[in-house]
Amino acid sequence: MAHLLTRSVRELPSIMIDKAAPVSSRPSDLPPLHVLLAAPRGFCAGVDRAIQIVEVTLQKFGAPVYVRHEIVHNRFVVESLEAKGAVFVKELDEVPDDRPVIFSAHGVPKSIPAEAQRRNMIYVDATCPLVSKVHREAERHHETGRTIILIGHAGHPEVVGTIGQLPPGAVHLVETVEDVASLEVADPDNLAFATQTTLSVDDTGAIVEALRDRFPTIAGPKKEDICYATTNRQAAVKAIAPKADALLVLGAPNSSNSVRLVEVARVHGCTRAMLVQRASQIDWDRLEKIRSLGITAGASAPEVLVDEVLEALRQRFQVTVEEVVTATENVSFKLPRVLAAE
Ligand code: 10G
Ligand code: SF4
Repeated sequence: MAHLLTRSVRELPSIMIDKAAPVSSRPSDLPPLHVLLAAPRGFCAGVDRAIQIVEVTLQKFGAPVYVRHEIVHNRFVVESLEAKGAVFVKELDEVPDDRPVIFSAHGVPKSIPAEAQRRNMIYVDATCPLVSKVHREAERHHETGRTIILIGHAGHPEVVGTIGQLPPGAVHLVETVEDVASLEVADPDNLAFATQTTLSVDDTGAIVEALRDRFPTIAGPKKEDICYATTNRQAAVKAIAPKADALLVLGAPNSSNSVRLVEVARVHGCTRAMLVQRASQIDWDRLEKIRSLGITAGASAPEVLVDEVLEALRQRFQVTVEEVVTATENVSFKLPRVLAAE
């Protein structure tokens, strides 16, 4: 899987693009607006695979196919799949025994596939392979007797899934540098850390540093477990935020990686950074008198929503679009074997 390691942020040139050019002529007295479009943005390889898993499962088994939790944190994606016959549920006990069920890209505690197996259900695990990798690492450390310190956000499904790989009490969760200071562990020389994949790179770096300061023998990844997509989208925002009067992040309030992009933009010089799920949510008052606007999209937000925003902007401004490319990505993941073509 060497091709997965596309984390380096190469300096690539900005390009002027004619994205979704206006279909009708616009009045020329509209104010000018220069859009800085972050690249990479939007779907990552894990999201792409998870959506494909739902579509292929529907093709293979017919509707309805059940999905435990939003397959990815985006209403547009969920509603598009519902229209094709997917039924989204919170818990496995809402799924009949005789229909296939898919587990979301964020990962699930071990008890969930175990229960599906007990009920003889057909299940397809859409957990991103990069999340599964964190699960396996945590298990490996646990087997060697280490207590795991997980850096992540309490209650997030990925965190619930990672904690649920191990028996109760095997994982301690920390969310902040302060949590590290107050952490109480039985054997401080026998620890390992792991992280959620969608955290702020900079905030997590500080927490890892605090962990290494307090527990110098702690084992763990070289840096953290934040994935290539999270890293690249944050780096792209860092490149455009200082040049933008305002910035829109396409994404959902429950999308960890999208919310992090808003925070990164604010820290890097764009205080008017806003999360929007659709063009209809844009607060136009906050965009009044701006000359430049940054746009990006979280890993679960489809490009069609970026196009929708550009079209809405063209109704109000004379828009020029510059795509600012800070990295290129060529990551893709295979589908689970149960769905492989026969
Ligand atoms: O950013 P989070 O983890 O909330 O998820 P998302 O669905 O918005 O984006 C895709 C990321 C994952 C599936 C988590 S690895
Ligand atoms: Fe996988 Fe990263 Fe996408 Fe999560 S954000 S699904 S870890 S590629």
